[in-house]
Amino acid sequence: MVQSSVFHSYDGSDYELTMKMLHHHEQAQHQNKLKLYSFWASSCSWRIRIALNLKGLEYQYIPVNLLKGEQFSPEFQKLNPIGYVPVLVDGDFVISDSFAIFMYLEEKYPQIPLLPSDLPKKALSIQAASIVCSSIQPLQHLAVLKFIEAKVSPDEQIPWAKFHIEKGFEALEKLLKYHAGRYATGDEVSMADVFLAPQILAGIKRFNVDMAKFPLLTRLNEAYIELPEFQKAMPENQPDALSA
Ligand SMILES: N[C@@H](CCC(=O)N[C@@H](CS)C(=O)NCC(=O)O)C(=O)O
Repeated sequence: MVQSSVFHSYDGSDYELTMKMLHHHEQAQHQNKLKLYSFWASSCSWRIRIALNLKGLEYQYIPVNLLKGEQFSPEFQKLNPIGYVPVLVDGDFVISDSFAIFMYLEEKYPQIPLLPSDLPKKALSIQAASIVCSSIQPLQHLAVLKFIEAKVSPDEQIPWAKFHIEKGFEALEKLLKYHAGRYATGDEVSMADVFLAPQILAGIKRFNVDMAKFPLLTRLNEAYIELPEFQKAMPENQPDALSA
């Protein structure tokens, strides 16, 4: 009896201690977890969702409803003064802009690299990503379309966006033609793919771009759709997808 009660009390405190430790561990993990401020339909957030998934990094998803104007709130603008998603919070470090976030993740979490080690391939991958994020997306994003709607005409929004997307896609077809393998710069997924995938789907779904003119991008898109890391990052699979 004595033995068993001693055993029981010992066992009980051990259990309590284990639970306490687990709780602290979970709290610490939660605090340490990367946080991504994202909007389900945002192609820039989508890039980072893909990169995080490919690198096998867990993150906490924090929705910012762009249609309700949450990006203009003082709290959000403290994180990113220009008022755009995505924003990544890593501990007490805050970084925004998908290109910068991508580079940060690449250096901080190099275990699964997303930039080729071969220098010319790496430069090409960065070039393709940069075409998407500086020569296509900024010409078709929400703020520009709203401006065109107000200052020119609502009818001009889609033709404007299509013109710039197609111009960029034509360049990407030519640029990647002799370098692509299964993916944009070879047989490994790289930065170019992370940036291309959301732009191709946005072109098709939001702006009705005729992909018959872009056979390479069409083939790449088919390859992306098969990857679970890309599927998980799709707008429709985000927690805020239905609330918009
Ligand atoms: N260069 C920035 C652009 C970010 C950006 O354009 N974000 C859009 C969504 S994809 C946004 O937050 N738009 C809000 C608005 O236009 O008010 C990046 O790559 O992160």
